Amino acid sequence: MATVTSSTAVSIPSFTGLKSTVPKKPTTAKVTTTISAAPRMSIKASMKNVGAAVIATAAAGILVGNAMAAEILLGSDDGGLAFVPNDFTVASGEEIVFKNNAGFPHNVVFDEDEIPSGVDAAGISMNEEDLLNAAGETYKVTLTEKGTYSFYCAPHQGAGMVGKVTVN
Ligand SMILES: [Cu+2]
Repeated sequence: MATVTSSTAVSIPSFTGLKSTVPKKPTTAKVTTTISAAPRMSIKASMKNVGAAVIATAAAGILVGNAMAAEILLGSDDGGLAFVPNDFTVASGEEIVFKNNAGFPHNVVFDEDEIPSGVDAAGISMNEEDLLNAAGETYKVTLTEKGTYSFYCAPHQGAGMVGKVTVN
């Protein structure tokens, strides 16, 4: 009698212990399965939701970073007087961020003779006299009219600091 009781008492907790680590145990009591599976599923479900939310946020961040802005450096890393890159393409409505990098002061002036007709050069350009003097300063512009635009840096146009952007 004593032997039977103790073996029963031992076997129940050992099954329960197994179940919590090994989910696929086919021959255990149905009642135990229902009780232990319910809380486990709800935890899994809530973790899944959190994971999905985090992934969605990250994806949105990537989209904003890649699709909504083009970054053009003013001055190459070795101090060269150039736009880097100096010939690029953006989508209509995509923001272009010109960022002071080296060899400044620089600015960004669109050539009124080399932009799509109907676009106001002054409206998309910096003033010829305005300059970006410090590293990291930016000039942002968004072009919506499709076509090819030429631009230059007023202080360094003679040194070849010119660029071209195609909007499509
Ligand atoms: Cu310049």
